[in-house]
Amino acid sequence: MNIAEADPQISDLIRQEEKRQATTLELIASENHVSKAVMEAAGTCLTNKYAEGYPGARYYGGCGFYDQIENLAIERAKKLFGCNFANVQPHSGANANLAAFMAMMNPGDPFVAINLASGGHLTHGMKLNASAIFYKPDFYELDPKTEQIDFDSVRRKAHEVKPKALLCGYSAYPRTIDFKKFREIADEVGAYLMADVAHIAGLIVGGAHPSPFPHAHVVTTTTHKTLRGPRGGLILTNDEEMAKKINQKVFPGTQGGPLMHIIAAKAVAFGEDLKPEFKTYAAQIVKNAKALAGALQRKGYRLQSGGTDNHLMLVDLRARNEHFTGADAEKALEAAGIICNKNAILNDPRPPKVTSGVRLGTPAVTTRGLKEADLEMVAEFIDRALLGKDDASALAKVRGEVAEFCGKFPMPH
Ligand code: DSN
Repeated sequence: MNIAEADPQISDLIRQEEKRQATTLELIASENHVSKAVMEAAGTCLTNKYAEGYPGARYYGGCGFYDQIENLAIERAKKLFGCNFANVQPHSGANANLAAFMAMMNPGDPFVAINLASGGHLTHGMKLNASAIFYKPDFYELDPKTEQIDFDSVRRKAHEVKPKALLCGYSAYPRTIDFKKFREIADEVGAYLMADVAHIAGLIVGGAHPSPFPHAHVVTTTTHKTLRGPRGGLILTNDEEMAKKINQKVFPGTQGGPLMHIIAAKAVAFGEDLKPEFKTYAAQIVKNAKALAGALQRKGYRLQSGGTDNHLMLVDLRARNEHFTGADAEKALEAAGIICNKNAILNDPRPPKVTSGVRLGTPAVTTRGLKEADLEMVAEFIDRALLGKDDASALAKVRGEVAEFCGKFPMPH
């Protein structure tokens, strides 16, 4: 029985969500639209099976095909990133990070990262997260003038704290990361360098951002952002001893049975990422981000750090209108069919649930085929929606135009 017959209620909600995605512009920097092949792999009979353990060493019978699938995912991931080891089992980026922490540190050990408010991730030491409950975070800063990584602050903090791990890789940072510089500082204090490249992984494998290898000891990522795979995590390293620890900390350290349907979907996505056209895609993401950034700046918006080198930008709305808030903007844009998230600007005086900015990213719209000129149009929609944020009919008008515009850019099939 298919889902429409078996559960019309859920089926109908899924159909509505499908329509929402097709008729809106997805500008959340961490989201993407997967191919039909990835979607299909994620929805297979592989969901039925326990495969605790690793290929060739499982705790359940009947794992022959699962071994082959996981080995393919591993080999493709290694080839993509040009490294010697991959663990494809983490259920998520947060799980990958926890396992990586356990592989690098003992409970109570110090690490240095950037905090959430400055563009870091909650698993990099946010006080309510396991990373801060079981380990001891300290933070380096952005330079208040350039709004980019302040390497003096990284070095100062690293020498002061003598961390076991130094973290780089961010959730809301629009500039290129200098992994080599981070490694130099990690070496000065005998720390592991961990690069959480979740946001930029697709740019890295597509040649649009420098690689964390050979600099980072441990690399973690999600698989669903710029890599355009199913929701999940991945850990990579070149160090044999670290690889053994990572395997042990993923299973049995932090997880039980792997999600084999998702691992199959990761393998399919990695296969897509290895194709030459993925390089074109990665380059286009960056071109599109620059086009959107430029168009917004010309309309009077300020971008944190003055622009973007990657897939995302942080838009300071106050430059356009001092009364604009991130929360209002997120709401108005959604009403206009443009999906994004509010985001704090550096030293934002407004609380995290309000903020003065939005984070915009181009991975998903690039998947749909938008090019630079289309992003000029998107900037126009954004500006009109924000200027008309208190006018329901103005927002409805933009919403209609956005839906029509989306019709020119089909979802992946
Ligand atoms: N929540 C993700 C993001 O939006 O950046 C990071 O995991």
